[in-house]
Amino acid sequence: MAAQVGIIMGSDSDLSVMEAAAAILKEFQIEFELTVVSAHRTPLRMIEYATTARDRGLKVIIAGAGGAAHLPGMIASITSLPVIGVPIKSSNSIDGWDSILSILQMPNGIPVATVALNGAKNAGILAATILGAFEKKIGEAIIAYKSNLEAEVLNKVAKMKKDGWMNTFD
Ligand code: RP5
Repeated sequence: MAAQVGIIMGSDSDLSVMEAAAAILKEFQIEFELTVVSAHRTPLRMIEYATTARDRGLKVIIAGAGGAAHLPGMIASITSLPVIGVPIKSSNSIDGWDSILSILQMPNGIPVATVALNGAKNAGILAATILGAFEKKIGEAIIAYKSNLEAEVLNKVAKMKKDGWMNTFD
């Protein structure tokens, strides 16, 4: 089956963060592709990636970058697909805020759905949620994922109570 989600990043040094998006998409059994596209070092490749994305069957693009993180915004400026931006605390990032603000503070008209610093897992979940709005099987997988999160928390609540911590709530 063709990739539905495109995961791109400014450098292979971003992979250790971005592979969390790939891992959760695998868990949801969603096909994806993953490669390096640099806004600054390969601007023509970036334009080609964005202009061909929809025709290649992609539905959502996840773009991660650090420092002067222009990749998600530039991809969003070209494609009509939704773009999820992952700010990365990279070697050239001052403290992460540079990456966050470069991706978050887009001008009116060109939105990028920005997740937390290094939040690639949430980017993958958000991409799956977007697809799940239209595809029943994926939507059901998201519902199951969330109820599993709830069950995990309730197990921890029960354990804390069993360990003797005062709880008059449940
Ligand atoms: C950004 O510069 C990349 O997204 C990466 O986060 C950062 C550092 O890249 P390298 O110098 O490690 O290739 O464009």
